[in-house]
Parts: sequence; C-alpha cells; structure tokens
Amino acid sequence: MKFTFSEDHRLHFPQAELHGGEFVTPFERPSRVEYVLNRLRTVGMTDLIAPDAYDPAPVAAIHDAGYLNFLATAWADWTAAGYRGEIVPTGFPMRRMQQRIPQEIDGKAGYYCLAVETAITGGTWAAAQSSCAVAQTAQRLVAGGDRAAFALCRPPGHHAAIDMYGGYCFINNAAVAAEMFRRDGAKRVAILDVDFHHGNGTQDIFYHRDDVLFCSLHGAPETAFPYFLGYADETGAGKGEGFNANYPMPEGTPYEVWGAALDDAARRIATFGPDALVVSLGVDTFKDDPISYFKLDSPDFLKIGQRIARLGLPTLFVMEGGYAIGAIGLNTVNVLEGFENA
Ligand code: 7XA
Ligand code: ZN
Repeated sequence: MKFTFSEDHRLHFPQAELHGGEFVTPFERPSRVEYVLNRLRTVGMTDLIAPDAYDPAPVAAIHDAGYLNFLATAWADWTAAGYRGEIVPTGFPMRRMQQRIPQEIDGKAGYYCLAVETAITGGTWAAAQSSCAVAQTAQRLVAGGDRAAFALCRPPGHHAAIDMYGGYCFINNAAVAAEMFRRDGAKRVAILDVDFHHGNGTQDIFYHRDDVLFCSLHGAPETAFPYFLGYADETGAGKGEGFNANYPMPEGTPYEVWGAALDDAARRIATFGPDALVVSLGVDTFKDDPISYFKLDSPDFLKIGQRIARLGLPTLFVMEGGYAIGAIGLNTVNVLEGFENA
C-alpha cells in the first residue's frame, strides 16, 4: 500500500493545550507522525508518495467560504490586534445569543471555534492545507486504481465541521476525500470513522446527503468529547435520513463489543453499495490512550484492518487521532497490515 505525508505538518505545533484546567503540551503533537513513519519503515511499507499541491476546490465545496477565509487570515488579524499568544478565543455564540460574525478577531475566533483546546498558530493554516493535500494525493491513488492508500495526515480533520474548527482539526480531510471520489464519478461513498471520538464534523458536512453514508464508532457523548453530537438517534435529515449511523459506546468497551459494532457498520456499508470507502483512522481506541476510554489492544487493530478488507472496496485510510505515542505506530500500521494481509 502506498502512503503520503508532508513534512509541513510541523508548521502546526501549539505550545499549550488547556486540559483539566492546566496548560499542557498538546497531545496532538508532531512526534506522532514520526512514530507512525518508523513503524511503516519497520514493516517494509516504504512506498511513500510526495504530496501534490493543495487543491482548494473540493475544500470550498464542503466548508463555508467565510470559515476558510477566517482560517487563512486569523493569524494576521490576531497579531495585528496586538495579541502575543496563540489564538484561543474567549467568548462564544451560545444559547439565545446572536449568531452574527464579529469583526474583532477574538470574537470572530469564538464564532468559528467549537472547542478551545485547539490553539491556532502562525503555521496552522499552512499545516492544515498540507494535511489536506496529503489526503487529496492518497485519494487520487485510490481513484486511479490502487486498492488502498494511507494518508498520514496531521493535523487531523474529522471534528472540522462546515464552519467550525476544534478537537485539533481545521480542514476535514476525510470529507474532502469523499467529495473528491464523488467528483471522480463514484455514485456513492461511505465514510467509516473508527476514531475514539465522534466525527461530528464529517456528520455535519454530509448530514443532508444521501450519496455519502457516514458511520461512526465512538465514546458516548454523555461522557466523551465532542459531547454535543454523536447520539444513536442522529440518523440524517431530509434526503440524508438513514445515511448517518452512530455507534456510541460506554467507558471500558472491549474489542468484543466494539468489533460487533464494527460488524454492524460494515454490513450497513455493504448494503449501501458504495464505489469507495474512506476510513477515518484514529487509534485512540487503544487501552492506554491518555484521553480516551476504550480497551482495544494492539492485536485488535489487525482485526479492524481485516474486517474492513472484507468489504472489498477501494479504500482510503486517513489518519485522525491516537495519543499513546509509544503504540501509535504499531496500532496504526496493524490496521494497514491487517487490511493488506486479509
Ligand atoms: O478524534 N479526536 C481527537 O482525537 C481529539 C479529541 C480532543 C479532545 C480534547 C478534550 N479536551
Ligand atoms: Zn480521537
């Protein structure tokens, strides 16, 4: 399986994340990529494809224009306002408040932000575009006939909604890739999100569409980020009714239970009959992940890859979360190896 990545992910490395009332080194950090690259090398997956240039057209098709303009100009506006730290907004358009976009950058950031652990820095927009270019390049490999490809994206994307960033995400790489498959002629595309966290952004983007099926396995919103989306009764709306499937699961969920949900999602995908599959591949379902609570072990990730392979679909793997740094390489590459060797 070929894979893509860009060194430009390093341009995004905030100094701090607000976690439990403390500022800590962000869990989503550049070294995550190094660990995955090392493991790819170890198992002989060395077919690295350099990323093509970022193509803004499919991104503009799924994200709001004002939001993309905000991401492109936020740092210049922030520094021009005299702020010296990283962009972390302080006010939000909450219940019964106006949904008008402020001109002042702190207010504007509050309008477009869904969670404040995610700081924006001077390099964030460039890194987000490079991450998207990595997904776009891998999508072209699969659209061009490869059975599968792996996009080693950083920053991740599945929390990025039509017009909101947060959960370490800015551009929704998996959603962009799904949109590109449609533009390349796929009649139907499925997105399977196996990250611990609900893919609220992906759900938001495709919620009213019947051409993209979204299935997400995740920690229940009552107890897990992003808290405000991801319930089982969110099934799509309008012509998208029936094309969104959420599998929220409780703390301590072991592979036996999680794998049954994966089976159900896989059957749903098979019934949908897509021409391509995009996998939002997070490995924060691992038992030792520092910010998650499922109990999957490293060999389970092989089984995930095997089950996905049984769908027999052209498959694009897009990297999302995973913060148990010492195991992120093994767990991620186990999914890819399980897929290849199925
Ligand atoms: O899949 N999403 C992630 O891995 C990011 C989750 C961010 C959680 C932050 C909670 N304060
Ligand atoms: Zn996650």
